[in-house]
Amino acid sequence: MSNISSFQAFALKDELTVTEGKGRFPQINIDNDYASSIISIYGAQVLSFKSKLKSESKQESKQENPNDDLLFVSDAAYFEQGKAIKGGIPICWPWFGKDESKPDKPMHGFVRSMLWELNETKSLSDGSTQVVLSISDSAETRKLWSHHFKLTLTIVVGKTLHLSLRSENTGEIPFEITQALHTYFSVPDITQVELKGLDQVNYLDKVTGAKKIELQVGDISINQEVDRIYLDSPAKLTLIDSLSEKEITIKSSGNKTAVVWNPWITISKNSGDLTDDAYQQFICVETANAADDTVVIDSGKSHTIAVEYTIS
Ligand code: TA6
Repeated sequence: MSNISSFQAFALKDELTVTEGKGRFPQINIDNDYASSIISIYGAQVLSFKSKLKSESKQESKQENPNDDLLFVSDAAYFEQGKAIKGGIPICWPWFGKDESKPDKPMHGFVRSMLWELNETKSLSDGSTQVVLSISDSAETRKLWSHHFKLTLTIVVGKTLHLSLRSENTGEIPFEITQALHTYFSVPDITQVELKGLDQVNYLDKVTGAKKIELQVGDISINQEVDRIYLDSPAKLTLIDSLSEKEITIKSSGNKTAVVWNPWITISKNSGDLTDDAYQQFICVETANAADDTVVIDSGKSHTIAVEYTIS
């Protein structure tokens, strides 16, 4: 896809390499004291985050469990130019979902299926590793969306995984976006997972397609297809996986919306980039600006959405 040698200047001794990954996409491999991680430069997509820290309550030492990934990537994912990679943390931008005013345009925008630029790699003083990637408008993007922009993703791999996505309007006129950090969390058994923090929060149900607002009562467990846009979601959500005794805290800013998705049986079977049983292995909990939570960015201004995942 691209000349891998052009990325070698970004390597950090004993901590970060850039290699050719699946589909010959360039990928960043991080290995520091706290975690290992893989980031695809295509889509600026974090594909893996494995913490080396064990919770003190489990009385375990600092040791990596190779199967213990925060993120799910489908075994049937496409690693093909022009297609989105199913899994990890896709960036949906500058629109979330299917834009009804642009029915012929790609679902979830276009930056998840383009090669980004690698701008910076850095060892931070606390031992974590920072990576900065960006994408700006080009003749190709302007065919799909006429605006001038710079989108910058800063990723910090350390005790936690932190992502911050800055949308900058480099043009002369304001533009409006919706967006999501569409995170696929890996779970050993979807029926053993509970998502806390959305009790009494209103949502739109994309499964029924109804425009009517529903009220979430209680915490969320998954035993059917779930595709919901939670409006006015709180800044902190907690995903509890009772099987692996793992708790993931999701702290976000710059957003009012959370999206929760699990495709369940039929969609898994009918999706070319999911295996039949994929629905058992992940839940998407997305930090978003979606539905009525649109963001208008004036010329020369920016908006930042951020999320931090803490595993305990
Ligand atoms: O965020 C949930 C959702 O919009 C679902 O409706 C589902 O289609 C999912 O995203 C995956 O979309 P994708 O285009 O990646 O297949």
